[in-house]
Amino acid sequence: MIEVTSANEAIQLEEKYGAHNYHPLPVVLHRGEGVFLWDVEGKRYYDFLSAYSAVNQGHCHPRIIRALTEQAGELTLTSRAFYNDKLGLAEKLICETFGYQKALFMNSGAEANETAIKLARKWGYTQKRIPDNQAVIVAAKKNFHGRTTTIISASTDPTARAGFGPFMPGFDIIDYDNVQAIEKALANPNVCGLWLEPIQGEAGVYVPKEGYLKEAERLCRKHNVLLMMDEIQTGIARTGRMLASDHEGVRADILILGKALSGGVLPVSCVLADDTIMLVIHPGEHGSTFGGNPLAAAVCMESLQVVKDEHLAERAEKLGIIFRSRMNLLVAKSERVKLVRGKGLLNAIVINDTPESDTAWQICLKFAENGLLAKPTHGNIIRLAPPLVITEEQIHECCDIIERSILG
Ligand code: IF1
Repeated sequence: MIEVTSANEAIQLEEKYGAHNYHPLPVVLHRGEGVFLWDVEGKRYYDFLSAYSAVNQGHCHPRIIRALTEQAGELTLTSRAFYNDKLGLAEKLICETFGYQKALFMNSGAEANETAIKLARKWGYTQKRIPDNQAVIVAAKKNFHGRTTTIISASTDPTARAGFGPFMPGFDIIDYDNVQAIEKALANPNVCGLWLEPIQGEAGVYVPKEGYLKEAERLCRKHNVLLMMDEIQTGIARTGRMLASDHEGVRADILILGKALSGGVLPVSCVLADDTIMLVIHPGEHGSTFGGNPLAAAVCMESLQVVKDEHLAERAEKLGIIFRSRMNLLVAKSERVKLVRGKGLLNAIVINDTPESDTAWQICLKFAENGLLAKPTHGNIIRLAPPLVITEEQIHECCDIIERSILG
């Protein structure tokens, strides 16, 4: 295998040969295990990003890696031109886990959201009888659903959009966490779907008021609109329940999953719905070369099983309470931290400074120096989301690091 000789060489290579679509922290990672990452010099870090919640099960979980390597030695990809002996098993497990009749596997989160959009529109035309090409999907301000040209058409983030037009029509963008705005938008008879994140991740782990999602669900039923819930970041135990929607007993009509569905091993995403919705799509109308491949199916099944067997939702719930109470002590002690918010182990601290300042970036550099990795979002917000396999003792140790980095 070709290897780099230094961290600097790795950084220089990415700078010279890679597109400049990211601005990473200057850390070069080489190995991961559970809650830990190691850089090329052997320095160990606690991972408080978890690849944006894709590694809820921890890095290189032995059971998931075993499922991967065993399946990789048997069969990896057949395309959907044929049946394979793993896909149906994965579909059954995911349908039973989340309580839906049908599953449609894709790869990236963006593709799953694209799938949800197509499903909602086709349902709108064939079931709700919306006139051709008039279907509207209602989305929320400050959403993040991915980076395809259609998805960014519903974005309100100038960085995600500028220079990438023309945009896809058919979206109505309303305020998040505002029930009246939903009521008003859904009165339009051409609306086929309401597309929400149960907690807005990119917006800075913005948790809506209690009851908002339940009201959203009620208004969807009332107006015959599909509730499309993007649980790509919040799902798979991250917020202390299998789904963030479970906190309010909300059941989406179209459930969108990704990230931790594979424990961070492969891109695996999935859309779940009941027959009346899923069966509006017929053979040839949607698909993907890699979607539902046997390698992804085997990895997905093991990843879900690990979440259940290791009670990761319960861990996230319990440890999240401890984490936020420690962070609230820090808020009381330090002028630099304005507040902490989140659910389960999806949390963020807001730094007492403008989004334009580089204070949060400097704090993250300090975290890294002290052995913890996290990244700012929207300038002055730092997302803190460790793998859910973290122990209570480790959470306290990490709170000590965070405290020391901010106070010191
Ligand atoms: C990047 C953010 C997080 C997502 C939700 C769909 C997708 C994502 C709710 C698309 C992806 C990622 C992508 C990552 C940054 C990251 C992110 F800050 F941009 F918003 F996690 F908070 N729905 N989120 O959060 O999934 O197509 O990427 O598989 O670098 O763009 P994908």
